[in-house]
Amino acid sequence: MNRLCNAALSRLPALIERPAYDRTRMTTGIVHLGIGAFQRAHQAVYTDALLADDPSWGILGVSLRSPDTRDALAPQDGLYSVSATDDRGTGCRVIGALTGLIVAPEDPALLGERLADPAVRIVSTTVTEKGYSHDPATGALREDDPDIRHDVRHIDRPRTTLGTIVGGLKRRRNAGLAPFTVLACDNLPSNGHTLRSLVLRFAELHDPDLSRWIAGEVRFPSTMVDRIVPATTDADRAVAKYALGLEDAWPIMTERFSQWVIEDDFNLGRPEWDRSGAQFVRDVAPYELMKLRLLNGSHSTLAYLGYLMGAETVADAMNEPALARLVEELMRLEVTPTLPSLGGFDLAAYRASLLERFRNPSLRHRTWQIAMDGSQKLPQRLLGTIRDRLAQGLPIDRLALGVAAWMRYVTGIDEKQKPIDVRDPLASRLKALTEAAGPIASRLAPALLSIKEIFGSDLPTNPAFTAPVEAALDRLFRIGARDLCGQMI
Ligand code: CS2
Repeated sequence: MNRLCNAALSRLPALIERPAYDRTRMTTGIVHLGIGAFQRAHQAVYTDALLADDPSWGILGVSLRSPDTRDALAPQDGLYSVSATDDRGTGCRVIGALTGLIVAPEDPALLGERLADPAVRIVSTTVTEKGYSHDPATGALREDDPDIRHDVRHIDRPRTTLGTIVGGLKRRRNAGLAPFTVLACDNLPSNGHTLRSLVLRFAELHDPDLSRWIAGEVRFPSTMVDRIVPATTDADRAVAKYALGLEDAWPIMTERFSQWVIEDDFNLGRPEWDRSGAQFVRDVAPYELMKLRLLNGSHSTLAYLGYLMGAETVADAMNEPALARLVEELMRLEVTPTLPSLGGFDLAAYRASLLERFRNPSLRHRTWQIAMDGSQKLPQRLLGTIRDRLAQGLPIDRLALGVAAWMRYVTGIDEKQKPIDVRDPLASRLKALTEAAGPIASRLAPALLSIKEIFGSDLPTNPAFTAPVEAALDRLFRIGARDLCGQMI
């Protein structure tokens, strides 16, 4: 047996940390929707460290679509390794917090039963921005989405995150059980609050009484989550195998840094995540804004401009001197003045640590990966900052360049005339608009700005926004990303 699994734990090299608890005593207290690499490198790691003291907080991982994670991890008894690197080197740890894995479409009844299990006290999510079935510009539920319409009618066979949560809550109410706490862990502003309003609207369409019960009984604490977790590659699998002396079908490579800020509002208790490094606060909003605007806003800017320059990874993009400088200026000059003060928190040190994290050469974080789903990401990463600055009459040149770089990217043709694999829920609309406009900024910028789900109705009619975006796009077409960054710093 050469595969990571319970029976092989004792054969791991001494240097590899492993579960310090008896996995057979572990029970499920958390059902996690969206069991991808991020959750396995984040919440699961915080939880793993506590299971020796309280084995009742094991995590049942749910995939809402693909069986890939279950297929990789079930033969390993849910075990997997997390290798975390920084400039001091790499530490590798085997995580045992998963009690099982479910692929929702394969067995919706089983998932329903688990959600109604009184031992389950938290249902958490990392379903990405598009998993919220909402219009990112307004936060409104996309009521005409075919999957949402399906779920409103067939709540016992849900396809969406919202349908799954509401279906689970309905079972709890019908069984006379207290609801679970819903813990949103995605990169959205006020993620708990956003998820709550979407859940309530969805429930209202299904059964207004249920919606009222949820409004009165269910807690939706917001969280800020942060850890850079690139998609796993075959090279990572080979490295993990070498370190473990065993095969791990889905290891995770990440950075050592990890942060989790959580609003302390749980009706059925919660793990003592603060003992493993999380921070409980009354209001997450200022942390979330800081992270989304500084980290993710810079990440998206680096991804679009970097990709256009031919940089494969974020570290490669940071090796472009003009781009690295531009991003530093973006954070310091344009984003920071829009952030509320966080009593005593050193924003300059935070920015410096972000630049260092982006430079981490061991992380092969592809610009293409971050460039994905731009239509869902731009609003909270760049456009909110832009709105705040415009309201104060402040310039937005670097932010506008980030938006223009996204526009250039979604044309689907790079600066060497090679095709770009644009992944986005709005991909077909983006393709139609960019093809009709052609590579002409004065046509393309207004065409893309007409997408209300991204830009709302205020920005496209504000010349203080449209003019710098169109000018930057024009220069991107004419001189390319590298020269333009060079001219802007
Ligand atoms: C990235 C994030 O893929 C992306 O869009 O910006 O996943 C980023 O790595 C995390 O938010 C870091 O916490």
